[in-house]
Amino acid sequence: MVLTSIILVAAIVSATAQEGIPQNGSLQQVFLSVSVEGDEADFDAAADANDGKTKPISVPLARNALDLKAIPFKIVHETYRQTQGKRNWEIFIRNADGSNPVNLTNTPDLDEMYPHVSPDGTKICFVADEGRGRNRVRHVYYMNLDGTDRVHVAANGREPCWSFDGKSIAYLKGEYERYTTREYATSGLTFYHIDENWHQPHQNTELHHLYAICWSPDAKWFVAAVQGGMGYSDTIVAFEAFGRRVFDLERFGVRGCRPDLNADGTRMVWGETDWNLQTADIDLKSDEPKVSNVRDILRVARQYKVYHVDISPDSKYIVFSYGPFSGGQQVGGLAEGWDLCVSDMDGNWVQITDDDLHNKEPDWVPVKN
Ligand SMILES: [Ca+2]
Ligand SMILES: [Ca+2]
Repeated sequence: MVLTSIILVAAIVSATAQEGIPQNGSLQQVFLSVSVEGDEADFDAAADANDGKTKPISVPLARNALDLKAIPFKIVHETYRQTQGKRNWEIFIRNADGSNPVNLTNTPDLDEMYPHVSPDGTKICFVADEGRGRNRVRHVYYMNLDGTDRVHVAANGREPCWSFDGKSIAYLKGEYERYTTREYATSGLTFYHIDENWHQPHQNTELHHLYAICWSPDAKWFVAAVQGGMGYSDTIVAFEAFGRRVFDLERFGVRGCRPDLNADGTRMVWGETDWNLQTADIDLKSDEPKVSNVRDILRVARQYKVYHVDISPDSKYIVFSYGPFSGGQQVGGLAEGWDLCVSDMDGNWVQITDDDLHNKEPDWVPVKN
């Protein structure tokens, strides 16, 4: 991704020179902020300084820049820290302003990560890495929102998410028996229907190297990232939950990874690069998915990363992970210095944690406090 961007910057620089665009302050800012965009269409957009598609590089505002206390939704997330003197992954819940953090797992010998809250706000599905060395296995579980009553769903399962009726969990099967933190090492999608205790394979057996799956509210679609599988090198796809059709969303200008849908399935957010987060309108009601109005929410300097964007239940905010470029965004990847941030949809953002303890994979609790 980085190499491609450098080449594109060079292309845009030469195109800019040819067209004689003056490098004054405001244009330069726009120019800088579009330099990671991909093709001629984007360059045309860049010529319009007020296109609104790209944002200049920004930094977190003071915490009181947003009225975080008025946000009535809590946030769950993973964090790597000491429990009883032992460093391990735990799942925390806290208010949207970062206050009142509670450790929901408290298991020094287990690594719990990737929490996702059910639509009724009563349960959390997550993964737990158990065992050491060659015996290490990633499992899918769910538990109550307060951390009680842990239920095992599947061994060698990954990246679980809820159906919007909260009755099923979709998860990806590990590609290999051997443990790996590589996020796209998946093969096939399975539905776990809780009441029936039934693991139902997705009818499209060619689903491969997917990650960050997100199930649409009407249950008909998934959006997901795919890397090196299904004929794609690296893209965001929409695919039928109960059918075989797959659509590459790149034709709508969607590039990047880790898509997340809002509560009514009309808006999507994702990370275009390591350093910018985007949003667009998505139509999942028509026969084929359509995306429009792709634009930046925010963009950071390249010594940082922004990842794991999650849109709030009222579609007014996002929460995401932010920290030094050296951090590992994959599930199980250490990311010292990473904290959680909340932004409004205009890109006004503040940091809500400051302990730097590998705070990642935030998910909004979709019911009011
Ligand atoms: Ca733990
Ligand atoms: Ca979410």
